[in-house]
Amino acid sequence: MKRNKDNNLSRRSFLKGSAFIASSTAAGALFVAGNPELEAAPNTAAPKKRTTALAQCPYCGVGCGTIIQAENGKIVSMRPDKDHPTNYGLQCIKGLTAAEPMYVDRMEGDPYVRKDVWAEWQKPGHGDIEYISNSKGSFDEEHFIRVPYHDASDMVAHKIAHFAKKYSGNSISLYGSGQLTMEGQYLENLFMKGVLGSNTIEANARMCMTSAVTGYFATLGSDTPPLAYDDIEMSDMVMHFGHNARESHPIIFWRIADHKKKNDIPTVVVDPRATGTSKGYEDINDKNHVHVPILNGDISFLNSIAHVLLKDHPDVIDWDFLKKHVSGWKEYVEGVQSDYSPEQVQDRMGGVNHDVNPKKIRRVAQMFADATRKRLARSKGKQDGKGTGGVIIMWGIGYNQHIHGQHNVISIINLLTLTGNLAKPGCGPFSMTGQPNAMGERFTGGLTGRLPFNEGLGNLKHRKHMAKMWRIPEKNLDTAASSPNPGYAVGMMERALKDDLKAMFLVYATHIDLPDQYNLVRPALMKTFNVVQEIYRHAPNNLYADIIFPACTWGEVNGVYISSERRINITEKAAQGPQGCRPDMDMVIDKGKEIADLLGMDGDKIFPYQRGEDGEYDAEEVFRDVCRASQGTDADLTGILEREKLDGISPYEQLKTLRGIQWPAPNYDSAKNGGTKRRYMMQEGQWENRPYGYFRTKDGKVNMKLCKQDYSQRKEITEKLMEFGVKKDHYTIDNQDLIIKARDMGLTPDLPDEEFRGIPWKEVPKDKFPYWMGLGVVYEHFHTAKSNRSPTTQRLVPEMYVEMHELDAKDLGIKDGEWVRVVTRRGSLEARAQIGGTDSIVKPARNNVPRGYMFGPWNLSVADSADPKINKWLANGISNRCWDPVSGQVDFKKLAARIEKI
Ligand SMILES: Nc1nc2c(c(=O)[nH]1)N[C@H]1C(S)=C(S)[C@@H](COP(=O)(O)OP(=O)(O)OC[C@H]3O[C@@H](n4cnc5c(=O)[nH]c(N)nc54)[C@H](O)[C@@H]3O)O[C@H]1N2
Ligand SMILES: Nc1nc2c(c(=O)[nH]1)N[C@H]1C(S)=C(S)[C@@H](COP(=O)(O)OP(=O)(O)OC[C@H]3O[C@@H](n4cnc5c(=O)[nH]c(N)nc54)[C@H](O)[C@@H]3O)O[C@H]1N2
Ligand code: SF4
Ligand SMILES: [Mo]
Repeated sequence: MKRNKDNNLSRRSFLKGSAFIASSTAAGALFVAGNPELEAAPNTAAPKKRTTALAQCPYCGVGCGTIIQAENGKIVSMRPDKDHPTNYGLQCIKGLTAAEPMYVDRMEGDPYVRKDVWAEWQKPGHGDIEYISNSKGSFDEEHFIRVPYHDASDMVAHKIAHFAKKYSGNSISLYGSGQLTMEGQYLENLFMKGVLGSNTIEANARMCMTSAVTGYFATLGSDTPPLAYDDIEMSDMVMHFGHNARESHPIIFWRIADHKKKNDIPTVVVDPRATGTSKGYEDINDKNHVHVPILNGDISFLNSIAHVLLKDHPDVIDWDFLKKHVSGWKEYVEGVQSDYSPEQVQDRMGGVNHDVNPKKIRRVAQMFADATRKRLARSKGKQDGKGTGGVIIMWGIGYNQHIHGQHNVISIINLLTLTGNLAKPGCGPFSMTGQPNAMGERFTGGLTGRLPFNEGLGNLKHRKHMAKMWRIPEKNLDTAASSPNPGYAVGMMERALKDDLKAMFLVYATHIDLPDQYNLVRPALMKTFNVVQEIYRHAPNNLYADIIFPACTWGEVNGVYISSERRINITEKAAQGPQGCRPDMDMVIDKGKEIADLLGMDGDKIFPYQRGEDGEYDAEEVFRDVCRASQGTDADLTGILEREKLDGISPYEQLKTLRGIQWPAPNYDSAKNGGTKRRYMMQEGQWENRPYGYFRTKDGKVNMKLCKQDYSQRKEITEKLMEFGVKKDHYTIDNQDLIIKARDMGLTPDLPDEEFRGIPWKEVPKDKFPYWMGLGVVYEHFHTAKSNRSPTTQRLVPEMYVEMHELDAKDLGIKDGEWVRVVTRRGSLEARAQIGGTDSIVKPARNNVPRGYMFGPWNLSVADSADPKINKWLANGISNRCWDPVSGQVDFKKLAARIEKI
């Protein structure tokens, strides 16, 4: 059956090299040309029709409220929303300039299909239906033909249905995104698991948040950050682990810094680099700020703090809480007491970049104890005995991204639980989400083994419930549940290399953000039939696409995003997308319907959504569907529907006027009051009749688990980890025992040849990699696509750089501003040397790395050009693919590298 519902099909439209491409073809070009479309937009002479729309910022997981301003149907600028409780009228440079990349290098018109793929499909009987293109690796115009949407979509549907029937649903994969609207994410999961019966659905959240997710599950029984941003201002101390908040979550950094300034709270930054975050707190008050420069030793450090508290500050141990609400605490207490004294930790972990000296550990423990005492003092005389305040531990992706990322997270929750800094306002664990809607991806279960609303695919009862709500046969979810996807995102790529995957959908996420590009990801993408939804003509995904569907983006679609504090924010459509572009959500529905039909189901029944006047599906209808399906779960949103029924206010209107609702919102009152601010403080009683301290684990208690670190076999184990990406036909999914062992001992994926430090770069043997190299984010850029196309942010930080300690640079014979090659066992990249931190002439000169450690931003990976013939800055050309055996997260921050002068 061929579906042909709307036909406003455009003619072939050809987007010639844009300002972005023209300006950046030469590697290292410092000059960024203007944006002609943008400059044309605010023409004061033209009659203006100005409209505004309310949205969550499209960038980081802070989720600032922003007002999109459009003129004559085009998005022209952003205004911070002064009424939004997250940012109160402030935004950072990225949010403020979010209009700039809207129309640069955009695709429009019909989908692009590889010429050879289309030619094969045109043959009698559609030729070889499994045919994939052999012109991959290039996005040159000559390889593509423009084909009307419905014809292109029809071809995709037939090929995918064929693969599903002949091989299995699980031979089809989807790599999705924490930047897509929640409605789109929900339907993608429905499509993959419900229609295809595939368990191979992964997302960029796998590189970002899953250690937090699996850490929360293991301890609290639910992927629920228990706090709200308002807890910041109630806290007596804030610690950051692997979190450069000043660059990555600026508004949250500003809120904490403001609180420090006003109330003089102590702060601790645990990070190998002396980051701008750490320096910012130091500038406010260096007497109560501590920087702990740890590389990989976080678990030992946290266990050691617990050791010191038990010994020297027993008054802050919450024995009552432990006895009533916690299991596993006895083993934890015994373990940290016997093996984690500051001296034992120093002996085991000491050395370069593991500066966990006993004095510093005791100082931080003292600060921690004092802050906890403040909360205890406030609890005196209180009826429920629970004061507010205490310690918040925030962590970022430098903490999740470890092969022991889940153990890292558990170790934070252990320490907070031991001291009762949990389940009270003003204290607790706070994972800062990376992407604007990574929380949506988690909420809708768009990952291997997950279903929506914090439930596992293994849960038969919930499978039955979701099958009913998704209007699909139960057996499809049973099939998905029994389908293996070992190794998550990395495993997905390894399976492609082993011919175990036939097709891949890439939606709003780029392959270049996955590790080991040259030995893993790019060879894998050569082997699968790839369906790409994209907005930019020169996006790296297009290099490997068999077919490209031009998409509408943020500001051009309706939907919701969920921020780090569980706040569901509206993101309204402010302008129509370019001609021929379609919302990602609509494309899920279209392909879902057609493929469901081809597989013998009723597509119209599964996706009963109607198109509105603009020819697009109504996202709010999907949102209502999500709320209905959430009934009775940990993430119940049915209060929003109750309120619609009683007060006649639509769900999106509720989200708009309240400036977001924090999930869950299980009943009318809760929805009306903006949802659930905090968890585990009797809020569960609202809809489940649960007492204080009820956690969603099997025994209803916090499950503590001692996580360990042991470097005694570090060299021999790490040597084996370093074979991935180097040894041929060697896969992580076949070596899980090794990875589990590395996780249990708290190791790194690489280990530098430290004995080759201190000599000029030319004298370092070619097979030696003496330095640590890490890859993270820089303030001015958000990921690798939009801000790279924004003239303002591109001008501020235009080129790839590598932060280097001045003494290491001197040893190597490299001067500030010189171009170097960073080489690992798996590949290399080029970057400008930024030496001596804030003293460097190379922008942005913000952080100081310790000796032996170097750092560069992955944000500028394709800012020179996405074209492989030109591209020299590709960060993941050098990374190691090893992943945490539970969370699937990869460590991008502990690579062994050699530096060469260019
Ligand atoms: N400007 C900007 N902001 C962003 C983004 C962006 O692209 N640009 N992206 C968003 C996304 S998706 C994410 S995930 C976040 C990421 O933002 P952050 O969470 O701040 O992550 P990173 O910069 O990746 O790493 C944070 C820090 O971890 C440190 N680190 C490295 N190894 C270790 C270690 O072993 N232990 C400890 N304790 N620290 C270590 C690094 O030195 C680094 O300073 O930012 C979000 N916000
Ligand atoms: N080396 C290294 N690698 C990392 C990390 C690291 O620290 N170091 N961090 C990891 C982390 S934390 C994350 S979150 C990931 C991020 O990885 P991604 O989220 O995959 O990165 P982006 O660069 O945002 O890629 C988004 C893609 O979607 C396209 N796009 C933009 N808007 C739209 C739209 O509306 N619709 C569609 N269909 N497409 C659109 C963009 O052009 C771009 O190709 O990277 C990970 N990779
Ligand atoms: S990037 Fe993050 S901090 Fe900056 S404006 Fe957007 S949401 Fe706010
Ligand atoms: Mo992220």
